[in-house]
Amino acid sequence: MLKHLLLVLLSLQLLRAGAAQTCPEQKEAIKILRQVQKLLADHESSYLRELKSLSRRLARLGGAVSRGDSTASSFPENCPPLKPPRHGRKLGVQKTPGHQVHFLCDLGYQLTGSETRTCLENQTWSGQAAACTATNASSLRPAKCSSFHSAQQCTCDPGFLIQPGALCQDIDECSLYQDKPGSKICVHECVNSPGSYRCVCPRGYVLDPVQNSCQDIDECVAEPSVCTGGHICINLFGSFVCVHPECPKPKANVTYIKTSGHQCERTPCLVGSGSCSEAPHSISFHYLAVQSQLSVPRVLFTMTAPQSLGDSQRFTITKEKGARGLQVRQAGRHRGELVLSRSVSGPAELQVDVEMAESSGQKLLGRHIFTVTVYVSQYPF
Ligand SMILES: [Ca+2]
Repeated sequence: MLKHLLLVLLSLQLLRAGAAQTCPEQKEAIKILRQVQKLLADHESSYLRELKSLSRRLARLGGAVSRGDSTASSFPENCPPLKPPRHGRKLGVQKTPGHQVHFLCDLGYQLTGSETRTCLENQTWSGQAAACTATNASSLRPAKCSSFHSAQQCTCDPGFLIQPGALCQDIDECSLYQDKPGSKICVHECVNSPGSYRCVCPRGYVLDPVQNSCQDIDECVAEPSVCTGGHICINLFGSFVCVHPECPKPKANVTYIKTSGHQCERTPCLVGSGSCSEAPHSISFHYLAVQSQLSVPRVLFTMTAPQSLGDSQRFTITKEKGARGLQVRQAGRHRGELVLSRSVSGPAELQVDVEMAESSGQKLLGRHIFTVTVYVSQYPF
């Protein structure tokens, strides 16, 4: 509204100035004023529509309340969520009646269906589902021909094949190579174009034109940070995650304090408190990003004691969540390794708690917990 008011003021200013100006400038000022009038009219009708919709919904809510209808709490009624089209984007998140969402397609794709859809009073969307289809640019063009001694010779530009009738047919490299196993020319998606083709990467990646591969974008280097409220940014392949490791809540006489963003230490135990001295000394949090379908076996993480007190350390998995394929193995007296033993298809999140028990002879000196979260990306790159 403020924007429109400013526009009106600006146009009035222009009109005032226009009074003393030349004819073309006056015409320009009148044109701007008309545009502003149209904007205001659009705004007014949209405002009235929303007001009417709100009043109808209030009336419905009033009726439902007086009937004692418990479903009235579902006010306001929303339209079902709409997904962005494949190879495109959706702008707008509101799903209440009167609101609109818009659809855009990536480069090389054309929108079919409705570009704009409005959430209607009956909680359905206006228009047709939006879809993005590859632009079918002209694949046939005339050949370059020359005559010599009444013999005609025709040639085509690179990327085209000569056809009868002095025509050049585009070679569809994507269907020729990309769709066949063992001859992929793009790591993700191939888009054919007249005389050539290009590789397209999914969101979260940028195309490396030299290698024709998709490189992950490190969102965590952005300023200001993409994570707020003291959360730590972890860059993943194709995305990122904001984490906030929490120490265990105080229980009986065991309390932990955070000694760094990724580490909790147990506070000293009271004399004679057996349960406290048996609790882990430290808990550290580790976040690993891996690609989908990694070749296995693969060492993901190595664990060593912060300061080795005892003769040996023993490593065991004490807790796991969706972590099939993660194993721990001893890699020396003071070292343990977390190994991925089974290839995992992403997107997936695996979590394990690995306990490291330090002992001297038969005596247990202390326990440390490594909480490891493995984020498996959607793609193998
Ligand atoms: Ca990333």
